[in-house]
Amino acid sequence: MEFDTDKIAADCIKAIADKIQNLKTLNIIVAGKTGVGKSTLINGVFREKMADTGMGKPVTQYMRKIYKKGFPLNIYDTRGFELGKDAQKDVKKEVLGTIEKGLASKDINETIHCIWYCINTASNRVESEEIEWLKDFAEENKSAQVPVIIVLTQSFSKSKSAEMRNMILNENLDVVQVVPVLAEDYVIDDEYVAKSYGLDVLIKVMTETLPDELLDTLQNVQKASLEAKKRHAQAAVATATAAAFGEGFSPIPFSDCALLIPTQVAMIASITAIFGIEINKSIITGFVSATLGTGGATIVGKTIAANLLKLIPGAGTLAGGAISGATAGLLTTALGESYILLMEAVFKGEINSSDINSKVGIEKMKGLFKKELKEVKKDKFVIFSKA
Ligand SMILES: Nc1nc2c(ncn2[C@@H]2O[C@H](COP(=O)(O)OP(=O)(O)O)[C@@H](O)[C@H]2O)c(=O)[nH]1
Ligand SMILES: [Mg+2]
Repeated sequence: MEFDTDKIAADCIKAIADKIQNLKTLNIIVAGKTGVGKSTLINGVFREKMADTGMGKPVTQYMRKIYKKGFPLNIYDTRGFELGKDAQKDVKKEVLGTIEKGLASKDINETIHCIWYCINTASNRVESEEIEWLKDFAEENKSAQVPVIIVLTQSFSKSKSAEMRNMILNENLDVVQVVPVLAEDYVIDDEYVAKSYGLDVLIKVMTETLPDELLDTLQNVQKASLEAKKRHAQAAVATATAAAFGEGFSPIPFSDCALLIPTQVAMIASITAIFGIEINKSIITGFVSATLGTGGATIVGKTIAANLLKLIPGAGTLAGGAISGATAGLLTTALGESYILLMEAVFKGEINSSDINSKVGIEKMKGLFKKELKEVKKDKFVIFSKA
C-alpha cells in the first residue's frame, strides 16, 4: 500500500498539539534572598524567558507567580528573606499556605511539586538564620513532604561551593540534594571567564525527585540538559517499539504497515513534546516522506523481514509472527532514533524547517534513517529474535 504523507504529517501535527496541551503543569517555589540569583537561575533552566523583572502576579505579600500562557510551568518567586527574621517567618507561613492550598485542590496542576532554596555561594557563608528556617520549615513540611533542593547559586569558585556544600550536608537537613550551579557564564576579567555549569545536575535531581506524571513536562520546559531530553525520548522510543512488536506480531500480514502508523505518530508526538520544539508541518512532512514515505518503510520492512529470515539461524522454523513483530519493532526504533537526531539538530540550531523539507534535506534524512536501521539491526535483533 502507499502512504499518504500529507495525512500522516497532519496526524502528527494534531497528536503533537494534543500531547502538549495535555502536559501537566509543573509548580516550583523558588526561595532565597533578593540578589542571590533566582531570576538568573530560572532563565537559565527554562526555555521560555520567564523571570524578566516586573513580570508575574503578586499572590501573597512575599510571593509572586510567574507563568506564560500555554507553557506548563508556574514559578512562585519569593522575596523578603533579606528583611530579617520576622519577614522570614511570614515567608515561611506563605510558602506553607501555598502548599496547603495546592494540596486542597487535589489537582496535580495546582500542587507544589518542589522547592528550590537558593543560597549564594559568593556570599561565602550560610547564615544560621537560613539553616534555622530550613529546619523549621522541614518540621511543618512533614505531612506534605514537598521535596526541597538547595541550589548554591553563583558558584563560580568550585572549591568554595564544595566547601559550602559540605557545610550544609553536615547540618543533616531534610533536603533532597545540595546542587552548586553557575547559571550564567561569569566574567572574572578580560582573560578569564567562568563557564556556567551545574544546571544539568539540577535537572537530573529533578528527574529523580518528581512524580512520573510530571517528567514529560520537566523535559518540555527545561533547556539546560540535552542529555536528559535524549534519555527521556529514548524511553518513549522503547515503549513504542514494544507496542509495535506486539502489533507486528498480530496475524495481519506485515505488508499492512498502516497498522503501525498510530503507534509511530504517538511516539513522534511524545518526542516532540520532550524536546519542546515548535514543529511546523514542513518539518514533519519532510521527515515522514524521508522515512515512512513513498517506497520507504514498506520496502525497508520487507527487506528487514527477508534479512532476518536469512540471518537468524533456524528462522525458517520461527513463526512468521515473530519475524514481522521484530521487523515492526526495528522499524519503529529506527524511526524514533532518527527523529531524536532531527530534534537534536533543531534544538542545537543546526537545522531549520526549510532545510529538512528540501530535496537535500530529505535525502540526508533518508540516509540517516537507513543508517539507524542498520545500527538497530546489529544491536537489537538478538533481543527480538529471542522474543
Ligand atoms: N554571571 C552571573 N551572574 C549572576 C548569576 N546569578 C546571578 N547573577 C547576577 O547577580 C545579580 C542578581 O541576580 P538575580 O538573578 O536578579 O537575583 P534574584 O534577586 O535572586 O532574582 C544579577 O546582576 C545577576 O546578573 C550567574 O550564574 N552568573
Ligand atoms: Mg529576581
